[in-house]
Amino acid sequence: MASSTFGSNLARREERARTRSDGRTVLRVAIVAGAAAVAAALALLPDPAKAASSALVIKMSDKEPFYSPDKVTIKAGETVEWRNDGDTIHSVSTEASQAQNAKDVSMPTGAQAFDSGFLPPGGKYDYTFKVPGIYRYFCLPHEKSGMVGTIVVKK
Ligand SMILES: [Cu+2]
Repeated sequence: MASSTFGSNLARREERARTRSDGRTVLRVAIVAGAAAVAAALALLPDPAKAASSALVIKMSDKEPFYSPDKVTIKAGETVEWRNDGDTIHSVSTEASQAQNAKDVSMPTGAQAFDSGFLPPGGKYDYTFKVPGIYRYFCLPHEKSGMVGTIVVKK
């Protein structure tokens, strides 16, 4: 008696599980179809992420102006992308310990130093500025030649 009750309970549970997993499969198919439709729709539109980053690109080159533009004003939370358009290595750094001239570096209180490392030709580096204030940064190999830039971050 007890075992047959157990058996039928188990059968019911299995049936429920099967129904549920079938339901999930249908739902999953619907999500995949929906995602494909969204992807197809997005392919027709300009990529908003690309549009946003292209407005804040700083190009790096082997001769002046090294950083172009070398002074940019943005809002807190915005991202700047540096692109190495030159034929040699460049970098972006606010690491005071790496600078030859202390005047080439500044950051607002509370901001953390950042450093792209060496970027080869075609290389890119992104940084999102969260703390408002004035940032002065430099290129490690070319600081002495005047490869320095400024980012003003407003609230
Ligand atoms: Cu450089």
